[in-house]
Amino acid sequence: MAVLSIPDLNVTERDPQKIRQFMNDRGIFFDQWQADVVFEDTANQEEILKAYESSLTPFMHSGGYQTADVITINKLTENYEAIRAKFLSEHTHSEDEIRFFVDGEGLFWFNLETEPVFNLLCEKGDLISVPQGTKHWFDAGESDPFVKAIRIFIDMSGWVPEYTHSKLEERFADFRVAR
Ligand code: KMT
Ligand code: NI
Repeated sequence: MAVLSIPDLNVTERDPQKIRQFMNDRGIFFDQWQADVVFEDTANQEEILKAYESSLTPFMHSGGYQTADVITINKLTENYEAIRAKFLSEHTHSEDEIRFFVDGEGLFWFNLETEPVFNLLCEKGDLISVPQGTKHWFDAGESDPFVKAIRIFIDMSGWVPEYTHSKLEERFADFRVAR
């Protein structure tokens, strides 16, 4: 279940309804799908997409999304440092960034510029759509990363990050979600 935090205001919110409202008020789509399928570490992309077909297909049709794939990051991931760095600098994309967490977790950070930076810890079952052009960054953690997420695209080329070079993420480097 997702956790919303606003570090500068010392806010932590765990109520799914309130999180959904908070996100939707800001034009960020957030939903939770049933996610009770357990995958082996070796599960391949086809297997994972197939398991969520009944949720994915209608969602993709209604949004005009064309392709989906799976991103897996775990302790076996080579070059994790480089992968982490790619997501960790504030950036935007020219299309919505849609991720459905089938397992693991990661922190999506949002800089809407008109209000304090907030983040959403996404976990199994959480679906997030970062609107195109929204400044954001993502962190799966310094060590022991674990992310298994379906990525949904209109056109994969829309994912290319445009970095803002603000270094805003550095100000929040020590943040930990209140457990
Ligand atoms: C991005 O662009 O921030 C990402 O793709 C995040 C990693 S996928 C959970
Ligand atoms: Ni991104």
